[in-house]
Amino acid sequence: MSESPVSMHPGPIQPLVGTTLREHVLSGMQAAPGATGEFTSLINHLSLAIRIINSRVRQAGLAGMLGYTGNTNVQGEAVQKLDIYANDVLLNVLERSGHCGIIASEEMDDPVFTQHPSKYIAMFDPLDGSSNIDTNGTIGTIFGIIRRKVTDSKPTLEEALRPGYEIAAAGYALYGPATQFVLSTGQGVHGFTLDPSIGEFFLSHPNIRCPQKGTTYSVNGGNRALWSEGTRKWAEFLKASDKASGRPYGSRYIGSLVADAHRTLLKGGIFAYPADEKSPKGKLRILYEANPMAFLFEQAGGMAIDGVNRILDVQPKELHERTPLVLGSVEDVMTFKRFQLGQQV
Ligand code: P6P
Repeated sequence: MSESPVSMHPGPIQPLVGTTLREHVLSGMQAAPGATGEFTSLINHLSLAIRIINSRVRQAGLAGMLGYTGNTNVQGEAVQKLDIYANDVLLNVLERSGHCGIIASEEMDDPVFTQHPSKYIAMFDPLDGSSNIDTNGTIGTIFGIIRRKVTDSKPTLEEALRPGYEIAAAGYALYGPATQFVLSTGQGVHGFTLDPSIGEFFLSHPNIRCPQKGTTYSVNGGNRALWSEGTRKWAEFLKASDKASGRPYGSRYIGSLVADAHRTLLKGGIFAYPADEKSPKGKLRILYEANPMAFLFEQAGGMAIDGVNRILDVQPKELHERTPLVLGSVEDVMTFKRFQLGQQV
């Protein structure tokens, strides 16, 4: 008589299937006091929206989705077809989730106030780096989630104007050679990679830590003539040769925040979009670009400032308010700050 398969098993069951995004978030939330499952459901809805956007991004060239709509957004930027598609997918999926009382987007002049007595505020840049779409460059989606202080009152714009230290969760999707989802719910930063054959995100980068110091800097050198003296001196310092301090740093700049930030998060170094004469308040937006990225970098042991002050402490006054943004390794960001303050480096 043949042995039953179970009695023949050699020992503990070895993991055959990785941890999915859903399992990871659920395990984290189970530890959260008073967890109701709504937060987990919201993250899973975000994952669904990102997988839908990913599918369209991957076929954009064939589906006639490249190119511009001919319109400009509230930022005055030419809007690509995929920006609008990504915005509409996120809006549709998040509204349907019933968890978001307020939904704000780079592509919408005003927030959408849903009819649900919902717990959360979602804000996002639906397709960051869209100027790279037509050249098949890496682009992404950036989002931040904040808990509403009251859930049974009519949502207001003022509710969305919250400092980044109140963020409950933030993350980004990266539509690159692989599709990745990087997320923090306040318990560290974790990266997931999409298996397109089954449409599931699997944990691939547990507990991402930003190195204390890096070897690259990421800034648009074409703006050099517009920079402050401190920023110019900082860039010259990094380009000077000094073996002991690991200089010169390598220069890396894709022109897509998600791609430049992701590299800096994993490898260390510094990303800067500083204030300049053309953009005295910087180019990037506080609520749905700078704050989510700053939250992630701090959760990973990195640092995020506006050149001098901590990004997460900034009190936004307008929905689409801009800020200078400097992200990266603590030592490298502190060097940038010293140059801004005219201190000895
Ligand atoms: P520049 C993309 O348009 C974006 O909003 C960010 O993703 C990116 O970091 C920045 O602008 C690039 O701006 O002026 O260097 O092209």
